[in-house]
Amino acid sequence: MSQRISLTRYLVEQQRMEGHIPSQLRLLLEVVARACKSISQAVNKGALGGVLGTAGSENVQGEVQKKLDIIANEVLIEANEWGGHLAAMASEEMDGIYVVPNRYPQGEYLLLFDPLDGSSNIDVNVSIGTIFSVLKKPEGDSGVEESDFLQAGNQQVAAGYCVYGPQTTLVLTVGDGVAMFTLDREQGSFVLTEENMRLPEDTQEFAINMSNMRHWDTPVKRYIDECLQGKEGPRGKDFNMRWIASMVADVHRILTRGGVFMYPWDKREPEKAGKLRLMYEANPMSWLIEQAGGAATNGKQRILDIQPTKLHERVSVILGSKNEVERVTRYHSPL
Ligand code: AHM
Ligand code: MG
Repeated sequence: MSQRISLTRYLVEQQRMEGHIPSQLRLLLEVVARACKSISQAVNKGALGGVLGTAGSENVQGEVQKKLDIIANEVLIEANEWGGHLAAMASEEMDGIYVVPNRYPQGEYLLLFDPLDGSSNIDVNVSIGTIFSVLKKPEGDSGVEESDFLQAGNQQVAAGYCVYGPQTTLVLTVGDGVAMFTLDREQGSFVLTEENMRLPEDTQEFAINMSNMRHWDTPVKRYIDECLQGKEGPRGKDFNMRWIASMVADVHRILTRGGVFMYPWDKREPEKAGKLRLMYEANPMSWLIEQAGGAATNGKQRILDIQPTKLHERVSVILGSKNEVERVTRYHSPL
């Protein structure tokens, strides 16, 4: 790219285009990006910043919180509460919604996030990230309640993630394709490094936690088993496997070079729909993947069409290169 385009300029240009982002949404995305820069700094300091290790508490899902989970959550709240663009926020690390305090003006947007995804990788210096989803508060009611958040993923007005890896990379959609920005640390700004990310429809790479194999359902077992048979099997080609255990990093690889990512329902806890959360993990990632030409389902249904019934709802996730996702989905409903 000959001329450097900053995130600010990209968003201003998106705002100017007819029917694209309003100024309040532009402000919101800039603020989220600023918060991600500051989370990136904390992540980079690691042990030197005293940010590693557990915080000695659990979140609403019963998971042990790491110090960085809590720091990232606070950074996102503090950055976003005063600007007047938001009505409320919801996070993996908070039981209920966080309504913008009365001392600040209330805006019309709702922000959901997983402040630090891939928590098990924090202390071992492997890529982690922030995932976010933006909805509009339903019109007509003056206050804001948890039920206002319960909108299907197809209602999102913006979604993205920031991956803190060898580079800090922000990936974003406002419904007009997927753009990638890389943090220039000297300048302190995100610079557009890929404008229209597309992932191939076919792939020879899958991502799944193989240690759960014995708990999977038949369609998932069949799909992976066929991949493992390689050239000699029904697929007639060899497959490679990657599993980073940070959804942000796995999805980033898939957006970059294709692949299929699965965290399916399994028999360990049959009453749970899956491990990942619908509203702030699966929905934003599914929209990004679809915007880049891929697909995302829970095996039976397009993820973006699922009507959530609660904030921390879980979902089975199959996303990535279109033809592979369609194949796994077909295996769930054999003729
Ligand atoms: P987290 O949001 O608490 O970090 O959990 C979500 C993560 C995903 O990023 C990743 O795909 C998955 O959990 C890894 O799970 P597992 O450790 O079971 O392989
Ligand atoms: Mg997560």
